[in-house]
Amino acid sequence: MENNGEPNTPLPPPRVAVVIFILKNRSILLGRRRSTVGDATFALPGGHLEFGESFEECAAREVKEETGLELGRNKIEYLTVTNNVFLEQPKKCHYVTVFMRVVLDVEEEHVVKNMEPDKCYGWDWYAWENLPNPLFWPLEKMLKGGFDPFAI
Ligand code: 8DG
Ligand code: MG
Repeated sequence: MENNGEPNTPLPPPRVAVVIFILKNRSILLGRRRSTVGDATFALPGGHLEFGESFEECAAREVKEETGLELGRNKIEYLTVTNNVFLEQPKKCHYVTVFMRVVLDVEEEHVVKNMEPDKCYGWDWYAWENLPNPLFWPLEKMLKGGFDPFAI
């Protein structure tokens, strides 16, 4: 693939991202991104897989770092993987995105904080039947394709 307009800049290799659907009743946790990639769109918590991590470890670490939520002994499950090529400028990038899931116990209290306000405008719970707009496009693409994290 050509690196349009930047012929001397090599394209970065694809990276692995791990993101997670946190389900509470019929709601999911979404944050509005503050980033050059997908700025102002609503996305799941998550980030880059680090050396030696399992998908479950990565998901739990990212959730803790970004929202303060401790997933502790909650069961984190693998759902699916998608291939996402971001051709937007200024920086093209390519992610293999691993989607995980955790179902929270509705009896427990879950306090969510915006731990990285430089990367996110804020976290909130959104009813599955009434998700906000615009969604981060990899998420939008998947949901438009009929993917339902509650149904698995
Ligand atoms: P880190 O340095 O803390 O590891 O990463 P981050 O700053 O939290 O990275 P991120 O942008 O939140 O996530 C990495 C990439 O994952 C993101 O640039 C594109 C891809 N990605 C998707 N879907 C989603 C999603 O719904 N949420 C998040 N956070 N990332 C997603 O393809
Ligand atoms: Mg993140």
